[in-house]
Amino acid sequence: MARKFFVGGNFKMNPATLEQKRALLKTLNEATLDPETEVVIAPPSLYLIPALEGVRKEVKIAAQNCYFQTGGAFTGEIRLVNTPHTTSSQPIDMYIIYSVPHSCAMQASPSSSSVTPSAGASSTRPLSSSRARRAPPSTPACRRGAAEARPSTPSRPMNGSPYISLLLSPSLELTVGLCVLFRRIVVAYEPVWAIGTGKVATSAQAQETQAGIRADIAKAVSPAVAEETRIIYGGSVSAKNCKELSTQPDVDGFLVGGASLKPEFVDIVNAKK
Ligand code: G2H
Repeated sequence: MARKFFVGGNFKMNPATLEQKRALLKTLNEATLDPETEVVIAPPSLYLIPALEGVRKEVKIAAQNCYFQTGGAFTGEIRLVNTPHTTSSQPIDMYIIYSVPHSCAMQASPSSSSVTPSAGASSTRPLSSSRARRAPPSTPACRRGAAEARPSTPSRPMNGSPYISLLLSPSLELTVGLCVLFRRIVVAYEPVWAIGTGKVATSAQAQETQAGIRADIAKAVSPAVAEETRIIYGGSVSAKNCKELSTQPDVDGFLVGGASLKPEFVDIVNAKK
């Protein structure tokens, strides 16, 4: 089965105003989008419901975070099942970005970088590995690249970094027992040196690393699941570089930060066209 190209817009803590958010949705609503691409946007939590209601039906919504409990005394947490927007028994049909951990979280709290099974919930906002393990079913995953994968020159290969395998292993082991859920995961590879820096991986670097991740999934889960799993690239993706990256066989789409706030996001969605 061919993997459907996936483009996610990670708005992070943007846009600053509701007006800007409306303008972003208007751009998306009026654009011609490649129907062969699955498009997902992840606005800040305050805008989730307005975005869900205001965006065309072909565009799906993702949350940037979630909590594994369905309710209770969890100050500041967000639950995404049985919200007022859903009927009592239906979970909201929404993607969730979770990281093990996300680079923003890494910068806020370097101590949260552990993804070993013993890593507990961090006192900061990032999803900890313990949360990620209990994330609800409709949950694509976000995978960050290793700091040590930062190339001294653009041509230094990123694949083969033991960190990538190490990072992948704990959650994949878990996922073996959750094979059905794994089929609903989108893995995003984001080299930290490319995040928000304007430095993008070359298509060869992205391909090499993402093929490596697929090989890891094949070993840890199964070749069939690996073949189906979408592995997307994130880190300074723009209208300029998306076409070349999208030619690679193991680049199944993009997680887009800064450029998802601009009209060029449409060009990225249409990268394969
Ligand atoms: C990396 C990426 C989106 P940007 O976080 O997830 O952001 O495209 O701004 O590098």
